[in-house]
Amino acid sequence: MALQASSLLPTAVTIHKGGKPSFSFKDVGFFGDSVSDYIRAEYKSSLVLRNKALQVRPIRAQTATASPDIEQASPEEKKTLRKGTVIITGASSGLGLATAKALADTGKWHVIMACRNFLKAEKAAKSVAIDKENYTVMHLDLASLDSVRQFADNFRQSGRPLDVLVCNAAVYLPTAKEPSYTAEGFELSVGTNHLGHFLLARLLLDDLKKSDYSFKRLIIVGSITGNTNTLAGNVPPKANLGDLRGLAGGLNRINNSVMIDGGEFDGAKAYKDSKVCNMLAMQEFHRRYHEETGVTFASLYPGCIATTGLFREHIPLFRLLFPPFQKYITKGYVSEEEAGKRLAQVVSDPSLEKSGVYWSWNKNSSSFENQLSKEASDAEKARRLWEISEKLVGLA
Ligand code: LMG
Ligand code: NDP
Ligand code: PMR
Repeated sequence: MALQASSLLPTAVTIHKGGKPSFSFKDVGFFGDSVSDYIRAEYKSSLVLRNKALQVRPIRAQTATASPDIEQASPEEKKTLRKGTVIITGASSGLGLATAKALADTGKWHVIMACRNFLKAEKAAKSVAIDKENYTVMHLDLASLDSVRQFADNFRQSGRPLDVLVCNAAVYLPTAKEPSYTAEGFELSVGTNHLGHFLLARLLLDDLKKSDYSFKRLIIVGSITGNTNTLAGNVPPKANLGDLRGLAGGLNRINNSVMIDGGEFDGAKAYKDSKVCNMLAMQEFHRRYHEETGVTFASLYPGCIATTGLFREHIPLFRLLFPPFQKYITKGYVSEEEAGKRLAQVVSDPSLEKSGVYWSWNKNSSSFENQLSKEASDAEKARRLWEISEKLVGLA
């Protein structure tokens, strides 16, 4: 809470401090002309009076970034005039940070950076020079369902509307010999990448539904490596959810297996399986909620961003060779900046409005609707995944 309050404060102050038409002493009838004259003469006192003046109009979080023009606009106009609010999970590095930067730089978005490490996120935002007015860091640890619930509550208390939610954070543990676990005891990769996001998205769906922005979107980042209809998706170990028996057993060793398909632990496979879950979940959201809520549900493969922190647990030789391999051999490489622009497009481009789509980009960086593998588009599996996931995160 403290983090949230302190991070909102500067934004709230900028309404009036921003200068321009938002505030002048004459506007504040409370003071009258004689006071204005006095202010001109006494600069120091004027600061005090300005502070008093700041209290004249109530500061509401939702209008904190709005200019007077926007405050006077009709509800229809407001939809397009006000800033959008987008939550991005895992915005402290890689794709999430690049997307936050791309959106914040347009001046049209306020980015909630939902991160597990507050200091790292603040430093990251500063390192890429995101304007202070355009972001707020809020704590979210997807490896704890309590933290996910707390985040949803904190976000609501901030009073901001929610226009777009981007489920981006992920962990990849390719060299782990033994599994790690979330706070609730789920295998860490699927627990974080899928189950944490599943609960978050379910909790925030109502908030998205209420948004009066010109569009509202829920985006879940997927990947080529979860799609076995591609070359990359055929590099072993391949994604395979099987009959979901491990997931149904709670994804922990006590009951069954830590892998969704019930097999032996393999960190690289667990990550790829989690991406299949992300892509299936997006489609199930679409089927269940698109018509009713008007929310656009989408997933994407942003390209191979071979330099991000995702590969931090891989062996040094891999980290050294992987970027040139992707750049010069597969040609699937994209920079963090380019990938950030792609995801920012899925967030904010009016033309990417279609729901239920898995977006990819061709060599000219134009977006197209891509085909998912048989498993990643299996509607029956998506339904079962949804039902089991609901039970595991305590929604059913
Ligand atoms: C598995 O290992 C693990 O077992 C599993 O636990 C899990 O971690 C999983 O998906 C994650 O990985 C997989 C991996 C480990 O092994 C393989 O993928 C097998 C193939 C590796 C052998 C490389 C063959 C390369 C084929 C490409 C064509 C060859 C071109 C030759 C170069 C010509 C240059 C002009 O492997 C590793 O961790 C080792 C690192 C592998 C990195 C990717 C391959 C790099 C290929 C060499 C690129 C050289 C850079 C070229 C730069 C050109 C500059 C002009
Ligand atoms: P990074 O490791 O750079 O970013 C991952 C982010 O997730 C970090 O901010 C990390 O936080 C955060 N995170 C990890 N665990 C948690 C948690 N428990 N709670 C909250 N946040 C968490 O990787 P990328 O930018 O590459 O990955 C972003 C997305 O892109 C992922 O969904 C990945 O699957 C996807 N993707 C990546 C590709 C690539 O080539 N890199 C290709 C296709 C898809 P912290 O900074 O604290 O570690
Ligand atoms: Mg892959 C067109 C070929 C292509 C693409 C686009 C990717 C993307 N990869 C391709 C090909 C190959 N890869 C080939 C031929 C190999 C064998 C040498 C190969 C290997 C490889 C490894 C070992 N690739 C990897 C790894 C990883 O550890 C990464 C991974 O699977 O993480 C789960 C990875 C990736 N390759 C990609 C992408 C995007 C990744 C990152 C994974 C992701 O975020 O989904």
